[in-house]
Amino acid sequence: MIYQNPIIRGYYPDPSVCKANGKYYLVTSSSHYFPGVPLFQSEDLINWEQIGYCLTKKSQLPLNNADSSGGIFAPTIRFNNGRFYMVTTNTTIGKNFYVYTDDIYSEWSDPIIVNQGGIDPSLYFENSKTYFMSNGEDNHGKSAILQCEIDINTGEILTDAKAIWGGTGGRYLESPHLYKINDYYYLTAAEGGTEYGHMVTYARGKNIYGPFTPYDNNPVLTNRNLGGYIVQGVGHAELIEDYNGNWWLFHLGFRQIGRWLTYHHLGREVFLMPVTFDDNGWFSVGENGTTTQIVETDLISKDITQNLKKIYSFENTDWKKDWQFIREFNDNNYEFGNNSIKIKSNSYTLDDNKTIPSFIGIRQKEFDFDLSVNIKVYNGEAGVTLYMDEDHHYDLIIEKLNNSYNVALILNIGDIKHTVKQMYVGKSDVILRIKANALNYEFYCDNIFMGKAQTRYLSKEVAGGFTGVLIGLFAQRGEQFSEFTDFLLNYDIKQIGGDGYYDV
Ligand code: 6LW
Repeated sequence: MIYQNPIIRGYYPDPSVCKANGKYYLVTSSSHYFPGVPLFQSEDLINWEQIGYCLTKKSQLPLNNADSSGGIFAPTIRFNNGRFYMVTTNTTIGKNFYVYTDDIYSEWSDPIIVNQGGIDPSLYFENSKTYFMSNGEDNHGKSAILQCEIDINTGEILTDAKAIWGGTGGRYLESPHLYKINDYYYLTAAEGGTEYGHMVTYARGKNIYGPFTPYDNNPVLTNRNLGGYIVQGVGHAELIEDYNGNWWLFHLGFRQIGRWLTYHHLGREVFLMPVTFDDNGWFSVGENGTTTQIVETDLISKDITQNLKKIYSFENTDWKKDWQFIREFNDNNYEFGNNSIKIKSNSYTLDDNKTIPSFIGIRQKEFDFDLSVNIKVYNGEAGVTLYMDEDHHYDLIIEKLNNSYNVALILNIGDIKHTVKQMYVGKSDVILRIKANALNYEFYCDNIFMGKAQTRYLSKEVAGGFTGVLIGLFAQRGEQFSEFTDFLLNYDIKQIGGDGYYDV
């Protein structure tokens, strides 16, 4: 069968996967968005359905004053003795913690703190012992993966942390995971940083605390040498054996906006490549240690087809799964309908950092889309935004000013706030529309062209951080509800050439 990477599209970084109950479960990081840690399930590794979030209560996910791209970093999900565990870092409180559940379709526990530092924590279970690892430094201040034993019932650290591997010398050694395969312990990691130099490395050893011998051909996966290729930044991987005994590597990557345009605004997404073990027990990835957008494999039945969802509406999305809030969900500010939502403005605006604007967003999953939404404003302003962070967002708004109504396109790029066009409309409700491709967004009000803006100025390369663009609905100023109806988002999923290059 043939599938197209990424297999989970849009800002879903740092994937971790486990298998249980005949299914596969996957989690990703979620930064300062609420709820936290999106949770997916699949039966075929290719098609994934979001079943909720791991962190759905403020007691699990305090994001007060979290910076954009702060909050929740990389998670790990594991299944042991009938219980699911998800361990991660809340960088806003500077703590590693885990939650657990015995029913993955219901709520997870309150957080259990593990007082070991670093980020990208992972868990490994063996012989009724639990091992906790994260990135850090050895006794000489050199980057290393640190591992200790913990009491999984309390999070108490039972042994001193030991530096078990220092990687292969790449910067930013992170994302450790440990696996026991036949007679060896395999330790995977990310190096190079989560940008264009990203890579996956690994080593193996006979003892759980090492020594670990690095794979001769590290990095086992990287696209850093593929100039001009759409898929870049691959790294932060999770190795898994499927129910048919085949091995796979889930990992993050991103799609740059053009062959020679090294910008990405959709965020880091979930990619999948097949893994092969040689006769000596060393594994390699794909054809040549790179991630391709098109993957042809006989390891998955040709009866399975990849179903990439193209149309999103209020009616075919789930408020509790597909949509997220900035830092917190204040239920006084939202009224949900089947084909509508009312959003009440508060004193915060999209330009504020560390606050809780009245905003609900869904990830932009493809370069090319056509969006329309009907907005009725009663006071203040409301609109649709392409939101990267408080300093990088494009807003198409309708505002009530002195009993008249205007529509405006406002671009926020770093220190620049620019009104491209402001138009008197003389009514309180309009149909706002955005058309997008890899390079540009075009904005319309009732089919009147309001202007365009380049995607690159919402990219991670310009804005920094760890997120991706969310298509957001918001209300601000005015302290009153605005009404959004008939949200219709149509994606055009480009079929790229066999060489995987992407011409806009
Ligand atoms: C994640 C870490 C990383 O925890 O980014 O740059 C962090 N590398 O692996 C947030 O996604």
